[in-house]
This record gives sequence, structure tokens and C-alpha cells, in this order.
Amino acid sequence: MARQHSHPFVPYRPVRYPEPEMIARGREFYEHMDRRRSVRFFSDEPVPRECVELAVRAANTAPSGAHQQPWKFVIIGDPETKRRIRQAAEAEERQNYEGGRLTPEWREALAPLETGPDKEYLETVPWLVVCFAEKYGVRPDGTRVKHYYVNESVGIACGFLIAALHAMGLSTLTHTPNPMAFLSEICGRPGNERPYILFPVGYAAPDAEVPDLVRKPFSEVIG
Ligand code: IYR
Repeated sequence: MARQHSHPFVPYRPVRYPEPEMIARGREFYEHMDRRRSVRFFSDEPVPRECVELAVRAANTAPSGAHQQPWKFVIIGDPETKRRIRQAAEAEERQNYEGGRLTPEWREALAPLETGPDKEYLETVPWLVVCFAEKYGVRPDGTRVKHYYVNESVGIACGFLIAALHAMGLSTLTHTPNPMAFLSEICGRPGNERPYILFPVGYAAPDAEVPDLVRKPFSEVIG
């Protein structure tokens, strides 16, 4: 008997593959993702805005609490805004690294990444994408809409964004300058939006290097 719905439903028939093809596709995708690395050395080579927009479209397909899609992505390409963001991020990071705001434990955890307060890449890259999380929605009459699972939802969307950029041969970094309230001001965002992650987007520099990190073995991530 047909299910009864009180809201519109449509058929959904995801593509199915024979088992060997499932495994081949799964392996290919895993190996593709395993080749992704966070990058801190970027080329200034231009990237079509369309690539960034496609990545945001991919992010916008993420599942979200009650399908509220509690995210906003601000795409920045003009040099003056990039410069302001770099200046503000570096001012905060100098207090972290040189003003003692990072705890010794935190410093120790970061040591292998050799990060520091200089964030040159924020100006080098052709694009910055700033993801904002909508803590709550706002109706046209100004009243608030409660949002559910905002962190989980926006985190998944950002994962999709990262995967989409990687699929296009682009690199990024999940940069979280701390604190990052300055992003709300520079991007002119309303009070219901909280800066979530700042993504520099571009090609990795031809001489880019990344820390020689090892991923946890499979056996260790299976609980
Ligand atoms: N936000 C700082 C520090 C930093 C923190 C973590 I956790 C990292 O994985 C990397 C950096 C910075 O951007 O340098």
C-alpha cells in the first residue's frame, strides 16, 4: 500500500552498481581523498570564480538539521578585503603565538605543523571563502527561527566544500583565526551569523610543502 504523507514526497532511486564496481569506486574515492592535504603555500595564479561557486553549490547539498541549511558562504576576491582580513587575522594570531594566548599544550600540539602568526596566504590566494554558521534564522518580520544541529550541519557542508575543491585540483586550508569575530565585521554579516571557517582557495604553490604527517591506521579508527 502506498505510504500516506502529510507533506510532499518524491521517489528517490540512487544509482546502484554491481559489487565489484562498488568496491572499485569506493577505493578510487578513498584514494582520491587520501591525496588531499591542507595547504599553507599557495600560488597567486587566478582561479575561475565558477570553480569556487561550484564548490559552494556542492557544500549546499550537505544534509542539515531539519533541512535548515544553516550556512552562508562569502566569496572574497578583491585584494583590499583580502588585505584587511590578513591584517586582522595576523593581529589576533600574534597575540596567540607571541602574546602567550596559546597554552603550552596547544603549542606542543601545533609544533609539527610549524604554523606561526604570519598568514601571507590570505593575500596570495585568488579567493577567500568565509563560511558563517547561522545560529538561528530570521524571518522577514524579524522573529527568530530556532536552528538545530548547527555545528554538525555546517561542519558537514564544509567537508563537502573541501572535497569539491580537491576534486577540481584546488587546495585549501581550514583556517580558524582565533578569535575570528573580525570576519563578521569585514564581511558585513548580521548578528545571527557566526564565523565558522575561513578557507583560502587556490592552487598549491609549485614548491608547496606539507608536514610529513601519517594518518591513523584503519585499525585505530575502528572503534
Ligand atoms: N589559529 C592558529 C593556530 C592553529 C590552531 C590549530 I588547532 C591548527 O590545527 C593550526 C593552527 C593559526 O592559524 O595559526
